[in-house]
Amino acid sequence: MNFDELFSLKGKTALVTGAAYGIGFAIAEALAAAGADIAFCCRSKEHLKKALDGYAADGISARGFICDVTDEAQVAKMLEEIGSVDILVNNAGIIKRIPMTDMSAAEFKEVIDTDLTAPFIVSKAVIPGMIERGGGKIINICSMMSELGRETVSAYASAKGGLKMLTKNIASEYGKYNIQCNGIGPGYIATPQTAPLREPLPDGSRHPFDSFIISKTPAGRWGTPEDLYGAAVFLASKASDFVNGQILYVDGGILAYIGRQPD
Ligand code: NAP
Ligand code: GCO
Repeated sequence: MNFDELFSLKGKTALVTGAAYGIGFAIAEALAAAGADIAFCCRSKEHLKKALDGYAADGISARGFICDVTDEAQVAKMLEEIGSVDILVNNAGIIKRIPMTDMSAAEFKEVIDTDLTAPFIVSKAVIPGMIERGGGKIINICSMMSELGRETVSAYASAKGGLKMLTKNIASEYGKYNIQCNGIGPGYIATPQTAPLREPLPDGSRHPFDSFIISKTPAGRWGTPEDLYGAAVFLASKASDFVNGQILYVDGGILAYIGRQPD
């Protein structure tokens, strides 16, 4: 057994959607460190430029594209420019924290379009090429909300629960072509998406949600994007060739824990 070969991504092209910063950026760093060539996309030109500078500072020559993954035509154009994709990470995502009865159907749909329909759009576009080349890896970035609900995140939880099932369905439908489709379910990770939940209150005290998450997490802390390095490389590499349709929760133990008893 050659350990390096098991995890090596040399000669592979990885597309990470929404990898200008946050979790996507860290996953792209990890895949690059394992040898993959990186392509990524985001919507904003400013984010794209900053990200390219960030990758260059890491010594990674990533190819960056402006592409809104909810738009099939933009996705097709980007994929034409990239060429073949061996590893797809459906990471781009948004959240809207609005009580369900105050949320408009348009707001609900925008979250579903980004967090569920876009992974469908990008996956269906890369799968035929993967079949032609004898296989591929698809990693969908799921969530605690693939399993749990909470106030204000009805659209997000619906999308991430759906993404878990899209993952299992891609595995079921295309596993025979040596395509492995798995999910990573990050716990609460410190990124711009969760920044409003960690902002200190005007009196300088800790945001109640911040304290709540720390008490709910056996690890006793928020995760960092770097906590996802290992799971991403595993699910992108040969090491996971017989793992299909699974969601690997990287959550510091949240889903295993009933919660702290009252003092
Ligand atoms: P983030 O900090 O908000 O970053 C989101 C990234 O996606 C940015 O690069 C953004 O760039 C891009 N993006 C958003 N919509 C896009 C679209 N339609 N097309 C292309 N790119 C798009 O989010 P994050 O916290 O890193 O989260 C990344 C993924 O992990 C999301 O799917 C999120 O739901 C999931 N997740 C996050 C956490 C957490 O605690 N942070 C936990 C579990 C799961 P532009 O704005 O330039 O497009
Ligand atoms: C929220 C958060 C979460 C996280 C993450 C948890 O408001 O509850 O934003 O949904 O981002 O997806 O895994």
